[in-house]
Amino acid sequence: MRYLTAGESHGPALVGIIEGMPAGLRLAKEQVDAELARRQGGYGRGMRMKIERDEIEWLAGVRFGETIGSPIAILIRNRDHANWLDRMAPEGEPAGRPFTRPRPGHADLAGAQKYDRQDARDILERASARETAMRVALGAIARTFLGAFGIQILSHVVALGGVEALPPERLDAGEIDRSPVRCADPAAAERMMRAIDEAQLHGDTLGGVVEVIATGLPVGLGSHVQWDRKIDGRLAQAFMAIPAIKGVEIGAAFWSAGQSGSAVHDEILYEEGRYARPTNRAGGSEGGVTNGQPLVARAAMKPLSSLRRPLRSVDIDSKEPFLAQVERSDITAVPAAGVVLEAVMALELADLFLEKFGGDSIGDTAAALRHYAERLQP
Ligand code: EPS
Repeated sequence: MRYLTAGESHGPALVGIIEGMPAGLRLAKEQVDAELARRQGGYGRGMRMKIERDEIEWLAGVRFGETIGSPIAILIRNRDHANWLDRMAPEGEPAGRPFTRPRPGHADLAGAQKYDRQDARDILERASARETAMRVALGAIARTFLGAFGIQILSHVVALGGVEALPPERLDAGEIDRSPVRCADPAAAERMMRAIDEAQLHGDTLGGVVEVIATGLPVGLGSHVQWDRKIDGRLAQAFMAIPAIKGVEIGAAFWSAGQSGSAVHDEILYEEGRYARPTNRAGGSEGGVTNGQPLVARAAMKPLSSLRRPLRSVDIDSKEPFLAQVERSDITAVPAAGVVLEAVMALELADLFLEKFGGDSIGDTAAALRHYAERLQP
């Protein structure tokens, strides 16, 4: 399975292609659109999300609500494009000043140097987190596929703007989505929202940490035999490729780095005819392979680099010192990042699931899984 996206933030549309989904998977536009709506939410988002109402159009690969095995192509229109025709038209001459005062922390400067662009808009339009809408749409397809085999994915914000949530006793996906910051600790959520208000007042931005959990996974996704097949590495790549994500942790990695081995590793028991673990500090992955425990990963998001009160920068034409150019943006996108992280985790897991069980049709995939589950029986 593989996927690609195209599209600039204020261009006409985002386009996505996913190839390798088995035939016979039921898909509904409403289900994909519901994921897109989840990504658009979250306390601390800016004006843009009031303009957009993301929804997909099927372009290929789905017939009468069912995949047919061919590449699936989808489109999400950018409503805001209508306001940017003078600056984002595919042909003609651009109007207005070019973007020449790069924002520290953004792709603006390094991208303009690398691609020989005088207008950093050529870089920032594609570097924009707008693109993650398409990853969420493609992830919704992967998620539907995984759901057919009992695999669920959820996420929750564990820290935002320096406010940390208490470890939750239970996680309810509906309740988390009802929290304006997608946090399972209501008291911490209140403090996070006040921190966002404060940052807005000062023209500043905030980052945070999101935990993503997949349950219902079979043992054996990923592989120990080659570096690029290890599930930890696959997740880290997918997570770190989301704008502003700068760190990844599988299980209790950073805590365990300071502990003795005997305090860290999850002991193996055999209860009622199956292997069991009293703890899950490994986060569901051993040797690069899922071990049947919930897969738990965390991602650290830096504060967004578009600041209303900008940092020092240099004009790329004159080389004179200037403050960075101010672009409309969000104060924080940590709650939305959780939805994107779920989507890219779904895409990686669907790919590894298909690698393990194969199948040009859903029936073939299910048969291979049944055979495998029987083999693992005592
Ligand atoms: C973004 C800047 C803002 C965000 C955008 C990401 O957009 P605009 O420049 O139009 O105000 O809203 O995120 C989205 C559009 C989205 O769909 O998530 C940036 O510079 O990365």
